[in-house]
Amino acid sequence: MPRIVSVGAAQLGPIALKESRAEVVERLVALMRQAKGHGCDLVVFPELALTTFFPRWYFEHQEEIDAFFERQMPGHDTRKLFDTARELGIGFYLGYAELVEQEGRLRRFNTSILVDKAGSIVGKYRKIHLPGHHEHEPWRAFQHLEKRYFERGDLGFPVYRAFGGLMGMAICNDRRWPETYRVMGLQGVEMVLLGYNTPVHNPPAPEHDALSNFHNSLVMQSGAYQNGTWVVGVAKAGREEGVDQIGNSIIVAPSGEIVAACSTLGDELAIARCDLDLTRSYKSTTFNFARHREPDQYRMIVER
Ligand code: ING
Repeated sequence: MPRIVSVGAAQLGPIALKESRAEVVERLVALMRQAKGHGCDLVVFPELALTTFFPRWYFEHQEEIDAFFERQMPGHDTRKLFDTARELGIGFYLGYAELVEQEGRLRRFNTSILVDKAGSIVGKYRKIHLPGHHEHEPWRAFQHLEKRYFERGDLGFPVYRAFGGLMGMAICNDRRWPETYRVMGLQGVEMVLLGYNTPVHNPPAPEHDALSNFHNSLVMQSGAYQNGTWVVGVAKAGREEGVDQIGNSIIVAPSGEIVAACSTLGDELAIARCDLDLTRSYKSTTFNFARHREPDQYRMIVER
């Protein structure tokens, strides 16, 4: 019996600064219902999918920043996502800003969760590769203050048994680093889920702007192929508070082929029936890590 996971890449268009959590949740629920109508088992939402991408601004006061964070998950406005998951029998990946008291102090993470068809949280990930800068840099057309607003994730790159296979999570910039996929690949991951907010313009390297979509698919296609895993990458797209963000949400097979893609910059579902057993031929031959990898030759990767 093939292990098919029918996945909906649930791309979001812009979320305005003034848009409430309740209004955003309505958009997410609409995409969940649409996905269910197409027989999806799982929908993948973007990174920080409940609010506008607030690291684009410098905020003086912590309480302004904390307004973008969730203190509970599910909380008052997000409970509807979990209720809908249970009502429809569909799971979801959700990116959000997590504020939690841990070891006696407040911690802030760029977080994603994996929720199953019963509406239970089966996995959590906290973003490890935080791009951008820590201090206000007024020279930039817009800021990218993830290093200021979030701590580095402290959960590693875990892989969870769910939806009939081994599921992993990443967030945005993580997808650009081969180590992200390899650490999960070494745990046998069969599907990596990730959301992103990627401005077209990268202030320190404007010469890369024209290649934003190419780099987006390049890193996910290579991560998929080199680890024999499915990769689902989902954008918060469009012109959000004056900043153009790429769309290009895609579902990538273990072969590295793109099997589904969004073609707009708005709320859009791209769907694929993903056979998890397509990972086998790569994991057992070309990328049979036990047979072909030479880790004693790779020490520089972790020692530098
Ligand atoms: N955004 C961007 C990303 O990695 C970035 C930051 C853009 C890095 C362009 C390099 C080039 O897609 C987030 N949120 O990580």
